[in-house]
Amino acid sequence: MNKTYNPNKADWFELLKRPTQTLENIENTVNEIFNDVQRQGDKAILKYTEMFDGVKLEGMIVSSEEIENASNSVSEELKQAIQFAKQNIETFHIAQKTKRVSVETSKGIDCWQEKRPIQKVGLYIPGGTAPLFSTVLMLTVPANIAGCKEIVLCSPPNKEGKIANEILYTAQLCGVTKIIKVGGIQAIAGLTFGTETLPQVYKIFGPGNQYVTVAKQLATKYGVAIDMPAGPSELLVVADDTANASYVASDLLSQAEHGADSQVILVSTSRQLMDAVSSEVEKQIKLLPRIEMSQKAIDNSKLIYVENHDIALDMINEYAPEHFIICTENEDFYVDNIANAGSVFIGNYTPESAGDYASGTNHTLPTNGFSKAYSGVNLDSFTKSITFQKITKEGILNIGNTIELMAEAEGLQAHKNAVTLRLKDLISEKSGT
Ligand code: HSO
Ligand code: ZN
Repeated sequence: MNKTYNPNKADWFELLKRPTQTLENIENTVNEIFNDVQRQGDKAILKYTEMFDGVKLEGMIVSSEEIENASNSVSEELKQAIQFAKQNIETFHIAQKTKRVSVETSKGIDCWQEKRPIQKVGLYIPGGTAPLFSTVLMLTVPANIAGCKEIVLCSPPNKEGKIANEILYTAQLCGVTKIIKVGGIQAIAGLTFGTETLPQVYKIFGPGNQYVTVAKQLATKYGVAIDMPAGPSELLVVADDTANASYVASDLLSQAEHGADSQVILVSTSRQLMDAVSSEVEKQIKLLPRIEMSQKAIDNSKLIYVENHDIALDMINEYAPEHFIICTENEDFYVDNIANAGSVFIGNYTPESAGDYASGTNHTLPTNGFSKAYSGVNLDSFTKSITFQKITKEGILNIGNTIELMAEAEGLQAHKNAVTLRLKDLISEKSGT
């Protein structure tokens, strides 16, 4: 693996750059498909499904028979595992519920804030080399707890026109309203405009390739919200002599196997550990079925030696990893001071895989440095806050003059009038005229 020792701060930017991945003309393609789906609905969607997924579909909705068949072909053991994971994810996301915030800001003026579910949400689950049914759990569980009315799941069909059994089983277990065989740009376009089969939704969630990511960004131009701009997976591990090199190597590889464009980084205050991790990675990677993909990701990845923990922390906050594993003696230093990360894993016995599947936290997280400003998916991602207020006669008498003065100063007479009329009535009511 690529090793760097004590890099200058001026070189951090270059060193920590994510593997670049620019596809030319991607925006034109996305625009074209959006226009087509907007004009032609299902007809356009079926055309693109044939073109990109290589399958001619009669209908896109997954039938209850298909779901039953899928469910029958998932082993009992795996079903139990999925249910256990679901329980932990539920427990963690239910705990995120907050109470209504209510306060009397001044006498007679009540203001409160309440969360309400986003009524219609679209969840995108990629197909591809490893259909990630765990993502179904991560999106449907909080959507249900939030109380979203319509939960639509889209996933691309394979060449036989099917969605992976595990995805279908998990989707029905989690109470998805509608499962639709559609993927790629056309799925996002369908959820944006609505077609004969696809409902128009208010927010789209879930990972996807670059095409899906650009499509989600275009959806926002049409007023549909998205969870976050997604990119290839990343992991940064900070480790010192107290870390276990083979555990660290296994964590780096767990993330590297997602794809050739994944990036994994080790920041260490120990040269010995760095060397040990490097040889462990070489050893362990040979045994992985996804060795080719993992090797490409490892080639893009870095082992960085730094002199002390302050420098390490600074560098980690600059990189803003999606996943951050801490295997150091002074773990509290990192826990207390980490400013930018999607999800943090602490200690030698907390592999990232735990959060990917079953501990309870969400694995839909900001990549590509977006953890500087974005949160991962959580219960609030599926809700909106609405504010309410009720002002009594006493309240408007209290605040009225303030509003009048401010409205007058902004040159907005009608705003002022809305108060003045009421105040006049109240004053005459008081004096009994
Ligand atoms: N690490 C991935 C999520 C995942 N891993 C699903 C396995 N399955 C992105 O956070
Ligand atoms: Zn993963």
